[in-house]
Amino acid sequence: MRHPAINPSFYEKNRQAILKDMQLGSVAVIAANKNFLHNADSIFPFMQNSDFLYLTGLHDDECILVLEKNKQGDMHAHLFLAQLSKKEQIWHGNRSSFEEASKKSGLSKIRPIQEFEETFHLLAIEAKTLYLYDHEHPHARRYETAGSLLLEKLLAAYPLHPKKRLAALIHRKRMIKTEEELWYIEKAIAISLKGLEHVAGRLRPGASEYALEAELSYAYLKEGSLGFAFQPIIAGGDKSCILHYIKNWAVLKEGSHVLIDSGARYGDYNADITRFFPISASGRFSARQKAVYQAVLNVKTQAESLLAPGLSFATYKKKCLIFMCEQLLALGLFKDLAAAKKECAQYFMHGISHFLGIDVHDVGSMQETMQAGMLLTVEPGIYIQEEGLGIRLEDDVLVTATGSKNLSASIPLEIDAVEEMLNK
Ligand SMILES: [Mn+2]
Repeated sequence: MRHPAINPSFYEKNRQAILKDMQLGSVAVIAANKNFLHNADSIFPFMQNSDFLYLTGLHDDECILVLEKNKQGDMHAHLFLAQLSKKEQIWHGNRSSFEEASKKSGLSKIRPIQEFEETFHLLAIEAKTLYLYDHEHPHARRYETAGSLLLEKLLAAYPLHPKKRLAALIHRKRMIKTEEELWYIEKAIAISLKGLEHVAGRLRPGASEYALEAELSYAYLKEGSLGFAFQPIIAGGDKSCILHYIKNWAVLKEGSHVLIDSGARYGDYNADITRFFPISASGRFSARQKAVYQAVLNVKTQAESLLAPGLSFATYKKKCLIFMCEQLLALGLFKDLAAAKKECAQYFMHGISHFLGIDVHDVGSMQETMQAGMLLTVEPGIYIQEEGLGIRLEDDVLVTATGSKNLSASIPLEIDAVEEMLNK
């Protein structure tokens, strides 16, 4: 077994929490993702709908979950699951059997997908409110999914029912991580550390970004990870100023540097870590690299020290920008603080934090104040285009009852520790 399955009681708890928030006399429905064709007869690697995963733990396509809360407050969950034909099974194996699906998800009412329409209709006719699912993410683009097709169909079939947003209910829960989830995330972080340690010994002039990607992948997979949480950014030299550089095809030069933004995926959870390394035969930072690195590190330390329940994200972001401006000024990049505040985005142009979880850019609202159990990246960066020098440092930090805990604190960060890692 590559990794232990989450106990089905986790999914049962998640369903109960959603049912509890639903109105009396309502029905909610959410579909699994479908497979996507990319070319000819090849399909993209399957990624489950994260919200569906959160409620079921199932990695099957072609299934639908229905949550029912009747007028008396009785609550039921129904799963509709497709099976492949004998002929299809020869090529692909089967989807989860009803028994396997029940064991993984803790669901007891499982029926063939063909029964969905009729069963749902009977429940909908009795219900006052329908909770329908749409893919809601601040950075999402609209495209056709099993979910979007089902949504269109149900909106047309039940035009007179009041509708509510199921995703909004689920995202409020996913924003707060449970112990089960943190166990997987800490595992993903531990594997990411092994990956970086493995790669650190190979960071020398002449090494290629793609070979480092291969080494990182090797270390992740060998440890039982599902591989990269996202396409890794292995950006040498001036590529470090390209925020989402994923080509990874250049060769590292003496006196240069490399920025590695990567994380392992373990079970259904992710790590997201960024580190920066000098590339030189001596395995040491240059004076300029040191100065800019320390400036980024100072912002990171200051940002992390703010994290605590009750802090608003707006205040957090505003304060972090001031920390950044002070560092940019100290580096001599601006003539005064007013100029730094006005043009800060010239050197730091992305967000300082995002939620992390089942998705790398996980769901959650930054209009809320911080709460214990939120998991955030803290990732300031300074990108000096004219010098071809981009430095970002990123850790995964949990907001706790008393402040915060850096879950990736074991990954070398201070300049001395990074040089030691390179010279091991
Ligand atoms: Mn990140």
